[in-house]
Amino acid sequence: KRSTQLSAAPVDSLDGTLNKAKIIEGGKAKKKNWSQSYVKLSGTNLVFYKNQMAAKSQQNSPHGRPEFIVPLIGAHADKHTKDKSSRKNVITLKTSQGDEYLLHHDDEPTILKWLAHLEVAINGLGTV
Ligand code: I3S
Repeated sequence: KRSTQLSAAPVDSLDGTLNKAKIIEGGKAKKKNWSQSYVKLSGTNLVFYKNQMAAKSQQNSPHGRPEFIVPLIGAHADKHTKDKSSRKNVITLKTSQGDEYLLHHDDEPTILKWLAHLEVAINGLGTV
């Protein structure tokens, strides 16, 4: 008999290189400063690393060496960023702590994939 168990990866897991800029911190506007990170969507967190090497799990640090972690509980992601950046293919991520990040990738399908996965992760967090 064939097994009915699905072996697909969780729909909200995703990783890759993105450009990021934190534009609001605790409700206060910040000078925009784009830089590249290796980013990993991991359960209820979006984890930023300097590069892919830093994301390798090690003894005593199963999540590698993150630069910083953005909790997704109560966050909002969307693609209305025309007033926030002249770049194409940018999405915005607002956290419940009043921080706001821009995420950018040269490739449109890639950034739309990030948006879709972030929305699934955010909405799957049981906002009851
Ligand atoms: O929102 P802004 O100020 O037009 O964002 C631009 C600046 O961050 C700029 O840096 P300087 O202020 O040091 O020139 C960056 O080089 C640009 O990339 C920023 O605009 P975009 O449209 O790329 O987000």
